[in-house]
Amino acid sequence: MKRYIIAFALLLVGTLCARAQESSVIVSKYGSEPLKIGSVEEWEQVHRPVIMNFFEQEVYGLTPLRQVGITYEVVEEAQGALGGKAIRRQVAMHIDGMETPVYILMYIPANAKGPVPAFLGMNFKGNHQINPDEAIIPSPNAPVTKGEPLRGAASSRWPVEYVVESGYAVVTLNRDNVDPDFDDGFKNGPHPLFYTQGQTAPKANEWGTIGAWAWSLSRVMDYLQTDKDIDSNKVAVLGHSRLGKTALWAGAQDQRFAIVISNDSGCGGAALSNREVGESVEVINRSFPHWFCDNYNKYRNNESALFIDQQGLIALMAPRPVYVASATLDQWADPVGEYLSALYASPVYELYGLKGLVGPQPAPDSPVRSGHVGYHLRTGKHDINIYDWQQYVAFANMHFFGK
Ligand code: GTR
Repeated sequence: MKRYIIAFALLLVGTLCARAQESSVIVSKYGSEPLKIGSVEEWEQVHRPVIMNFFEQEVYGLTPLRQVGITYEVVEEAQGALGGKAIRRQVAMHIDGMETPVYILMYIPANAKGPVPAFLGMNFKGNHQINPDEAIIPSPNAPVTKGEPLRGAASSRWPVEYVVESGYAVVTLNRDNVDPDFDDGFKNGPHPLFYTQGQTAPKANEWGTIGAWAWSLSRVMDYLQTDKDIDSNKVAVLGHSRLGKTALWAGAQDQRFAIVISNDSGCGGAALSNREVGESVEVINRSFPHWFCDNYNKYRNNESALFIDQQGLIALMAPRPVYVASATLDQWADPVGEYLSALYASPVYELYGLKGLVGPQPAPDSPVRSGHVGYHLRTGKHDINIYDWQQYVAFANMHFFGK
């Protein structure tokens, strides 16, 4: 077995320090450059753990290792949903210590011959907004207008019929049902469940709200592994914007997600930060102080100090297929920076003999999805719509079924 010597600028813990004493691999600041790594072994033994540690300590914060008790209860189920196209299943996730259950909504293709692959993603405004289906249990904490839940208001973002007809289950849960999306000093959501005695807020290197959301996606995966209708080896995790950041962080931490998809995730997601185009680390931390860990504030107006930029996050998916999508009018998310991250992560895929991205950013509406790193630039605004989903279904069809 090869021995490694690591020399690097970052604080590292435990086993990494042990390896550091006996190494031949030099790890120094990666910055915002393409990831040129010597071998799969070096990637897996040295670079990946170092990069993971950076994102845990400095960007999203550590997810608690300790488990809390969770039970899953199927609270509603119907054949013949969506005009006969789907089975609808709603599962209450009861998390010990949280007053309100988290509701998981599933649409599973009807008449499937066996377990089906799935797309799992969080929604912004409630499960009941993804489709007009009256039977959807309104997500607790989701916004209410004039006393009525906005049923189906986000259906253009969730083309459920199309996805189900394509042979995939749709699985979703609401972000505010897990951890409300505002800064309340981490009193609500799952954070307090993990505080040590006397602790009242996460430490500087502990998780924020994106971390909590990502954790909940893994807890849904725990359930999917027990659902006989789902092929849990074929679950693609996806998300739009802040929930795209979340999908990436979930995919980085939890290798059970077979494909990871970022739709317009921008700053703190797919986009390189050190380009300082669109949203900056300064602005995102000022506007959303609860999303990341406190240590991330070190990089406000100081992006060049980042030990590694967001290309490192994309590379953490390797060798699993990853897809990054941008939109032409979404300059706030820096489409070029999103593309470059995926491009700069591609050499890690090439170590595995897999095809990454090459060359300049593709023209609008010219998806590149023949390899393990997919990308498209959709014409239009910051959004997720049927065009984006069509690319994701095609990408998943190729990787899951070779078609
Ligand atoms: C914006 C934020 C972005 C992005 C977006 C969204 O306000 O600046 O980072 O996450 O929200 O989630 O739609």
